[in-house]
Amino acid sequence: SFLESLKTTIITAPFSGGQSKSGVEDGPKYLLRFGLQAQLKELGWETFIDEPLKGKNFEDLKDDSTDVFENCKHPKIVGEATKLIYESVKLAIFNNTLPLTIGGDHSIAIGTVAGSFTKYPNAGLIWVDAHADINTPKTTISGNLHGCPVSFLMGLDSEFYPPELQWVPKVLKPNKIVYIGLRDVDPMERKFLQNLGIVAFSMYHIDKFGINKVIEMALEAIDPNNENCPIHLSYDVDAIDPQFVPATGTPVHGGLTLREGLFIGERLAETGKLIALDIVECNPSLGVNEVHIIDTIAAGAAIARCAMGETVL
Ligand code: HAR
Ligand code: MN
Ligand code: MN
Ligand code: MN
Repeated sequence: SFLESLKTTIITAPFSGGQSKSGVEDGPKYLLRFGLQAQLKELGWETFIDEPLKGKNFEDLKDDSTDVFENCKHPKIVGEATKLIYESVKLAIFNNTLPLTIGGDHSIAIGTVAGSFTKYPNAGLIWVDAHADINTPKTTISGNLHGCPVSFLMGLDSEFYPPELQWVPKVLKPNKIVYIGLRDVDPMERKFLQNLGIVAFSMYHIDKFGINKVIEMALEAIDPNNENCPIHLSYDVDAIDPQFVPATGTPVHGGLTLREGLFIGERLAETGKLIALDIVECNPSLGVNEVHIIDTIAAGAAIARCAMGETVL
């Protein structure tokens, strides 16, 4: 294992500037209120909490209509927030703790992955999501930066980045990311995946091979020569079907069952290679009723626990 002992830093990332719906900034508060910290202690983890965005009011800054770059919305606040998260993840990981970053929208992964790969440049990234999040400022149709984190980390179309995001280290090579759960990919994103030869398992592959085989293939893809590469898991809860995880900003039908979603975490815990974990896109405001909110938050917490070693027996 890459950790000397079970220590984790829960990094709160209450940020919604990577997309337009408000409420996703309350994800961390709800996950903590649900008891996530105590649940991890119960699993034997010594827990620390870092709040890198404390005192910042990014919500109000979302009204700044000058914070645009071409079609991209809010590059200034995304750049500032992700830089703070990057510093927090680096600190957590260099202090020999596992950074568990709880979002917030998925733009925060710009900071988390940049941080973890700074310590572990040969790490592999497992991106569990309905979406590929590999648009560039040039290709994005929505202009939402939560649909772009992977491209910044790879440096795709880098001559065309907003100034506030030029700090992002280009740490990610196309053969070190693998996707699981895709079912809503834009045409230009699909081109990137094809042209760069990125290994991606859509829902089609999960139906065809089963989730266990898909994870084995994913692990093989990011570490083909068995070099004990560490793993960063970036988990967008919208990978799981909206019948189980309804309170999220861009739900897409036909997703993972809750069990398949948790199995990914359980299997990764079993590898002993996890060095960082993100849980993103829980948006309590989008629950139509209380049950939707509880289901979504409970699923987010369960993913974290499974990836951090919870087993039934
Ligand atoms: N591909 C679309 C876009 O770029 C949708 C992005 C997605 N939403 C997310 N990210 N939740 O995974 O706007
Ligand atoms: Mn806005
Ligand atoms: Mn995502
Ligand atoms: Mn998504």
